[in-house]
Amino acid sequence: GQEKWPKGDEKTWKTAMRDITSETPDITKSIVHHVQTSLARAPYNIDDFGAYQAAALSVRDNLIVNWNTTQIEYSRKSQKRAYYLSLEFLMGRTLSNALLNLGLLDQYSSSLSSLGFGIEDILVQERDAALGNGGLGRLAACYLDSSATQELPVWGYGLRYKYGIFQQLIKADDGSQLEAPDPWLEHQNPWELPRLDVTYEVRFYGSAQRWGEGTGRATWSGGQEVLAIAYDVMIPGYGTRSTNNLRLWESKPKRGFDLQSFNAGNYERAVESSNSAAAITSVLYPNDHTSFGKELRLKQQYFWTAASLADMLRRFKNLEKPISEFAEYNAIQLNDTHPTLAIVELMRILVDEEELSWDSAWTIVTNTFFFTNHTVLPEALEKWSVPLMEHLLPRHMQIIFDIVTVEKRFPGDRDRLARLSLIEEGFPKQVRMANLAVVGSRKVNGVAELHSNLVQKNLFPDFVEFYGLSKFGNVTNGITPRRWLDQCNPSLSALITDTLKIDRNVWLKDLYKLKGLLAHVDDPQFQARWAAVKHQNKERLALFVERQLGIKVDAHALFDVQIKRLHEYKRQTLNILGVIHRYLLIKSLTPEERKKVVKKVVFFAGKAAPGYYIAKLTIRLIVNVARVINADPDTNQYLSLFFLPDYSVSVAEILIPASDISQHISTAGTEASGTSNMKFCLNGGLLVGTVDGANIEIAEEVGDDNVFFFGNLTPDVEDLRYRHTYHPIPVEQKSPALAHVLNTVSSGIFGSDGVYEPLLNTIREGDFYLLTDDFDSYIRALEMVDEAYADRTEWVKKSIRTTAKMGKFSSDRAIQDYAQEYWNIESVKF
Ligand code: 9GP
Repeated sequence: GQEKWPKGDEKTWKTAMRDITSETPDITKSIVHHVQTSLARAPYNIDDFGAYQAAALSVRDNLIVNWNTTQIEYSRKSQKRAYYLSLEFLMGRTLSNALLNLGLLDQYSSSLSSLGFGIEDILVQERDAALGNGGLGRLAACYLDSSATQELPVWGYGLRYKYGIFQQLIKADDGSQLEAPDPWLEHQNPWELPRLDVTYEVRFYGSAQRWGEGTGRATWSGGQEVLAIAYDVMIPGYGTRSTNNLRLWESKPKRGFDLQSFNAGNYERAVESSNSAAAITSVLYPNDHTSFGKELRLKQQYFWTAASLADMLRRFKNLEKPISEFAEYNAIQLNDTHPTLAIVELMRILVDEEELSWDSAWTIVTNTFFFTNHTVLPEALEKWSVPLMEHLLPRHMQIIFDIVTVEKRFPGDRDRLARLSLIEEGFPKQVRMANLAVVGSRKVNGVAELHSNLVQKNLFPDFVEFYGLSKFGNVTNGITPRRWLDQCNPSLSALITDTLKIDRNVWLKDLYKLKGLLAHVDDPQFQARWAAVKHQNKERLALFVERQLGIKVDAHALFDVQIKRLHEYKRQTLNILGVIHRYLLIKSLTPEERKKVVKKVVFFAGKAAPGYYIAKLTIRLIVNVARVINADPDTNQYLSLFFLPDYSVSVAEILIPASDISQHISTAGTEASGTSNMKFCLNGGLLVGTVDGANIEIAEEVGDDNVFFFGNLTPDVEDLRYRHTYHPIPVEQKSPALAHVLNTVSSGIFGSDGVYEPLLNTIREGDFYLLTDDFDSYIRALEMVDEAYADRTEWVKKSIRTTAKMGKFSSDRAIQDYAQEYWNIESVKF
């Protein structure tokens, strides 16, 4: 409807209001204004960090205006909305991305320059928002970018952790990983808007009393109540005013103190309870792919889902529609099992508070939720002990048991029922969150073709049989080309625009347009420019490494990169053992022979979960191998090795554009998708990989001749593992080359005292991740890389062809899949 102006004269309001489509405010003035007012600093007293803050506040003014307009439009149009519930949003830096999306990069750059600051120096002042562990959190960030860009009414919901992912330090003496906290909010965060008026009370503990015979209703009371406060992060779309919201919750004690304890004279207990409330959102759990069953983690999950649902419900109620239509206006995407409690919480609200019948409530719930699985690793599948749930969330445990009772109507034998059940028998009994997510969702998807098939065949076969295949689908992951090409590789973006002769705005929103590059593959001039961009990016990385580690890097060498969380299944160990193999080989050559070797620089980066012993040992091995190799004058012009500490989104933005090859070498069937593989290929780096996850679909797009595949295939893994257990063959017999490498490590040249034996023994005994089976073919794949790299023209062509065929992997495509096939939402244009 028509807005009414609350006070005064409409014309006065309208002329005073800013509309950034028609008018870009004077940027220089606005920056200086923030220096003087928001920062309360004198102009002569401003350093790079101050200039960053002022510029950020000035950009934020633009975002807020757009954000407001967008949200008003969403309310006015009353269309269906989608909500992305994710415990992790790995956003990285915002300033450069916001400037790019707003189309204001050049203006800010020249304003800052007229004030005496270089934009490059200003951008690096920003601290990464690192509220995520890896792929899962970064995927959520890419999806927010794509949703806003496509003007889709999608909000993210997450937690405002006081400490993001830990800072990784490498100990100078022994090369091992140390963790330090990441107090990223130390300085004022210009990208968030505290919404002190948007708060909800979230209950824990207490007791649940059933009432209303046969209705399934209950009243939950007592216990601890915690306050959730909203902080809004603006998510600008690219080339549109559409600006979405990421709402992050912070926990606070309900009334500063527990008054009851305070009045009873127990001051200490009162403070304790206020501490425990604030602790809920204090820290991001630094594990991916493992679930530890910690009470605080369960508290985080409930706190976040309860606040988010209360917020959605309040918004829905403003529409004045009957509650029975909830699912027609709301779709909720569960990013992994972490938000599964939302299913139970919505049941609680509908049954206990809205007083709907159990069946009507269940119909709404199972039409509202969608569930994405991101891994088939069993240790990642969340289970919560029944006694813990009963204690912390007594009402939710009742509801889960009621769902189980309904489940018993499923046909099938006892074994099948046991597999389908939400409750796993044992001491204690456990709630299987993945089963709950499947039962309570309308659709379940994996994140790449192969993975989605494994989800159906291995993870949930009984559910597939029961519900039918139509409940299960695939949405292959994607990445935003704005951050992962235009922003991190501006030279390549400019070359592409120049070559395609279409506006950058067009191809960045329709990535299939990159195919147009194929027409230029054979043009020597274009090839030369392409190669020059790659070289320039390699120089940039070389400079970065020199500043970080004090070692010079030869940018003319082949750059080989593996950057991801340290995990046995991702097999960084295979890579480092391959590096040692290469080192020993070069060492055995005569100086004359060495001259024929392809020069190579290997880069690793990634964090290990603080309690993951083998992963930390792998880091230590890499660091110490690097020390030996880089100091060896016989070989160091041919091979050098770097472990870059404290991997982050911002570090990835420097590494990815500089790679000639990148490694995605998980044991077949273990990496659900991978997304950095897409980023490297989009930037013209070639892929060395196993036939796993999205590698497969990348190869389908770019063609087999442009990737280097090796290793055993998924269907063979089970059998190979069986043989390792029951018919083991010594490494010496299976791969003499690998045995030689393992023995060299054991011999102590990278550190004595047998420190690496536990790591080596995972390979010698059991070898669950099949290094002994894949080592030789891995080495062959790397030899093929060397051969291919020797023909530089052909290499550049491969690189161009790879970028040209990456259209499918835009997160815009992925979000369209979700919007159409799952959420059924439409763009809101204004
Ligand atoms: O391990 C997967 C990774 O392959 C995938 O690309 C990413 C996004 O879908 O999710 C990761 N999974 C997790 O982090 C935990 O399930």
